[in-house]
Amino acid sequence: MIRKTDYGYCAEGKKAYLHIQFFSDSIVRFAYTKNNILPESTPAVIGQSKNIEALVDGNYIKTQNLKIKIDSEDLKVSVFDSEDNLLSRDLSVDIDNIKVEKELLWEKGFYGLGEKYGWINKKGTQTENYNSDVLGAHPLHNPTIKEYHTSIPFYIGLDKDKAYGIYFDNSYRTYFDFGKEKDKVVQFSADGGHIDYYFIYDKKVSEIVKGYSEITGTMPLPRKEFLGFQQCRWSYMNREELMEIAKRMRKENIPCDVLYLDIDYMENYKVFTVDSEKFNEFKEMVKELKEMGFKIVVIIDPGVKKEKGYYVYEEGLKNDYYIKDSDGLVYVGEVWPGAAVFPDFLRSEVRKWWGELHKGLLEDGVEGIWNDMNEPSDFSTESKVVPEDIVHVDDEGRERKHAEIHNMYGMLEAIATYEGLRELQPNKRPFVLTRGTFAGTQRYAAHWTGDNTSLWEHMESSMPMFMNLGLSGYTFIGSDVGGFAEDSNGELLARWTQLGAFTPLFRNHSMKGTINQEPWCFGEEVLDNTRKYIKLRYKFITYLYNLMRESSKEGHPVMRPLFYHYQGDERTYNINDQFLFGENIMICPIVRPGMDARMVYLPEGDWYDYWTGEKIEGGRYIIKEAAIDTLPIFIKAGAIIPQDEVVEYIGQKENTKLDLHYYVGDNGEYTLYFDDGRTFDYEKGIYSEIKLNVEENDGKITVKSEVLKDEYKIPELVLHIHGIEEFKSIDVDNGNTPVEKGDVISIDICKPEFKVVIEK
Ligand code: MIG
Repeated sequence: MIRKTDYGYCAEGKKAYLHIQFFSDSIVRFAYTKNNILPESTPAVIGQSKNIEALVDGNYIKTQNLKIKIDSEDLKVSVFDSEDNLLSRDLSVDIDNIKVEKELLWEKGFYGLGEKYGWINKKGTQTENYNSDVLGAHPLHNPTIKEYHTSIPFYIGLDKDKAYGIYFDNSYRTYFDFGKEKDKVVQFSADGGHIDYYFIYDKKVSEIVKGYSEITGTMPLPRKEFLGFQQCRWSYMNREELMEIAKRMRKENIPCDVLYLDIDYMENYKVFTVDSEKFNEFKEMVKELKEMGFKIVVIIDPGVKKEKGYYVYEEGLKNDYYIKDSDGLVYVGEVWPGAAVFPDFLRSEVRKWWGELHKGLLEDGVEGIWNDMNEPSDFSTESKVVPEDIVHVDDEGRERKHAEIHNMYGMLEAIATYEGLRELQPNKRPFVLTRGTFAGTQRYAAHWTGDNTSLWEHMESSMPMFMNLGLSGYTFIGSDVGGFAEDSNGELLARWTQLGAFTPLFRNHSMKGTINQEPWCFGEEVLDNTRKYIKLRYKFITYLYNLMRESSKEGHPVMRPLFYHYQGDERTYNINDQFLFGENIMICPIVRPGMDARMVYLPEGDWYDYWTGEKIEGGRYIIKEAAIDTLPIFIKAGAIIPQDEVVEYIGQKENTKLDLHYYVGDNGEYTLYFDDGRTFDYEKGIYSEIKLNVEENDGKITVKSEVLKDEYKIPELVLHIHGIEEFKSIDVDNGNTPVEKGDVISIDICKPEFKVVIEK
């Protein structure tokens, strides 16, 4: 009853068909339909199914890594690994109600689902996906709210020696339950569309995330400058105010790369206009800021003001580009400009038009676009988003209800923006920041977690949110540092800046009507503390950029839960307030007022305190003192960590020298990547890569290096060696030199120079 088809396999049950496609030996798609046609995927999916040699044997279909049993009547599936261990078993498949129930078997934790408040482990909870303007609809973000700005219908089931991911490729409102309603039952369902999901199996959770990225894509390598500190506010109201902020940053010696213009830069909130009274000689201002090292990002909302004579509105109307109500009339909602219409980003023609509208802003020197309100938010409805019965029209001319498109609307706008910028500036990596996202949006835009509040609780809950976003394929993420709504305060800002310094998107942002919260707003001590951590961020730019490179290739997030690398340690499954920043750095922020110490869980192995250099044995909890100017940071023994010279903005100086720090321990392996940080030349192979191996054995250090690629200039490298009691000698690419502490040795490894410093 399982037959081969041109796309894969098909099983015919009593009432339905189950279409099966393999994306690897461990990734399989299960799609159910009532007819004999493979359903269409959402735009989230870019992976291609592969012609895997599967063996059909009665009710079984086997690959190298999976054995799948299909119930011939109701098409329930059970999945086993190659050793016959049960990985997943359906209890019911309800095609009419688009609902699957699976047995909760061995999973100790459930993770993923993008941006959700609450603890990291979702076992025992329920949630839903429906993109929402959260603060528009609720007084405050909190864990009882299920709908956030993001819909990523992907979750991971975890145990020590196995894990799987399920990506439910459905853009309607979706529901997930991890053993809450019924003990021992995991359920997922949708309001429309098909049961169409991908099962991704591996022993290692990191491989699940990689597998998910093979289906939905990875983040493109971002412009390095956007890894710098970013300052925003709703709003810097005019040219004078913005220039003040810029000058003050430099005066106070606070590194900063990006400044934002929120909605008030526009003329009456009309997108693609600039208020020339408040921002006179806009282009010249942007140029002046650029000379000071600042990149300007402006906000663009999807709501287009309904106003006769306004060129954007008129063009869209003339070309029939807006979504309509069920009577076929252009839908008019309400957002910042008052009555507003919404582009139908589902159509490529509309996306192209929208992309081209950015031309003027780019000509003015604007360097990035911030897409807000794209759930899409609508003040005129009770739900605060556009109603479900609104109609879109796709490229084939088919009408599609907003209920289906809603969760993807923000992503479709981000595609329009990203592709528009690429088209207009083909050899410059676009920077797009979006609030509304769907699975796969990582391919186009960075994401911030919307309108948090200046509360310690919100800083704390940003961490599990980041880790779950990371597990859901999202790497370029951050939240409003200092908190958006309500007044921030000095201590909160200081601590939040410490955390923000280790989030890929590092942006301080606050709401209209609240007190200002730029680093200098709370006195000298807070200024010193925030400056210290913004500067620290700039020391880690190369390290972070290397992680971004890794993520762009393999999907591994920058911010990782501890179990990403310590899956065998169950204690890590519920750690919410510590995270790994790449494999070898652990960040343990202070998230309570008045605290000057905290408990830290050090996973097995040796760790170094970043500040004191002290070596600490892991596999246990420790208490770490952390006065207001201290963020606890631990480095894994064996790590090689680059540290940059601190600059006012990225690219201010040419990097001629790079310090590398080796913390003695095993696995001293690191691959350094260099390119121009701005263009797509790296896609043509214009980059360099050096692989370093450093080992220590009884006082003897061995350094090995391999230049994997040498097409972009490599700075002078200086390797500092930490944490060794007694030095005897050093072996570099097979030459042996006796050394003592304090020695500096030059080694001929790569151009222009490689030096080793034995730290005292
Ligand atoms: O209705 O543009 O999340 O970052 O400052 C609020 C004004 C609209 C919401 C965004 C926030 C931004 C604000 N926007």
